[in-house]
Amino acid sequence: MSQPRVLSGIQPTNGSFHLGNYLGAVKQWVDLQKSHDAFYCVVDLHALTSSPDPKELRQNTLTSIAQLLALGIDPEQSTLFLQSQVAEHNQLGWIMECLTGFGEASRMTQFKDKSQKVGNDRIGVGVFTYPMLMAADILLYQADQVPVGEDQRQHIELTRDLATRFNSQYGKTFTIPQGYILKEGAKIYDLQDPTSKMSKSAESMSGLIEILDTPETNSKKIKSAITDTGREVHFDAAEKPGISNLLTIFSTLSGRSISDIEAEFVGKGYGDFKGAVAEVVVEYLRPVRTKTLELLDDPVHLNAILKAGAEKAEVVARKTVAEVYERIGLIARG
Ligand code: AQP
Repeated sequence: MSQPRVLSGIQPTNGSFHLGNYLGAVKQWVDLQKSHDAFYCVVDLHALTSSPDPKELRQNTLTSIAQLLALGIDPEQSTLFLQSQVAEHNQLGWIMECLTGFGEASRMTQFKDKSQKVGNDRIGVGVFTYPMLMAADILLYQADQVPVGEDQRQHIELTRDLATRFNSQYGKTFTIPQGYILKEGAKIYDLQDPTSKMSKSAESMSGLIEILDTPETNSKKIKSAITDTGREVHFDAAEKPGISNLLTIFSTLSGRSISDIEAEFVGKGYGDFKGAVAEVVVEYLRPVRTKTLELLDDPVHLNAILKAGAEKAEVVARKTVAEVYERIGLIARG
């Protein structure tokens, strides 16, 4: 029997992924590639919504691929590719836009948050339509599951609605995908503001752990994380969001249970605890940083992986688009 299929993507919008990207998504990508037919892409078209500098975008895209490999994505097990190298994403993206209601798209909270921050006159239309391109990214591959962080739940719901709508209007064409969102790690919070998600667009970078940052910087950021009143290392997301966030990070990276970690720190203060979290994070990320830098020294190898990935992805994407064109009445090129 064939394996169930997973698809997910990540934006190359920063010089480095952050710990939220890893624990919310990429860590699951690595696990799932062993038991699933996995398609993972760097969604560089999505990155255009923030108008990046061309040179930086190119560099960040290669750095993203190198990081995914260093974090454990195996191009023999997974199809790893760039979204912009498979033209069918745009073709299906437009069809998804035509299927979406304006009100429906206006309800996406990520768009509402971002447009509130920069104002309606300055926000790009691409930020508004990006969930429809994301729906196309997923549906093109007939994915059964989509491993993402909690912040993407609403976009997965929209994708499911669009697939269901298309299927009922034109006949069964798309697999209805499910979000694969873990309980632990699905939302990692900012170290300085533990009620907001860790995000590269935060006002200050001091609460953000970047995978490629130096061990010294990351250790310092963790030791300066905002904690809560009291002294007890105990998980309580409502009363102790800072300590709970650090406990989640410690537990997911070390594989130890939260209760086991709590027991270790009974009678000890927050200082000892933060020192231990810093050590776990730094030692986990140290080899990833080294490996990423090594891989970046060989762009020919990275480009060969991308070429092979795009060729494999294209076969599946073309088949879906051909079927969609047929269903909606577009005439295939003779
Ligand atoms: N804080 C987070 N906790 C858990 N998962 C997270 N993800 C992002 N932040 C967290 C998950 O990471 C994957 C890739 O997300 P992306 O491509 O949207 O990456 P990004 O744009 O760099 O992420 P940010 O920092 O969240 O950017 P902003 O805030 O600017 O949009 C996704 O699966 C996401 O859920």
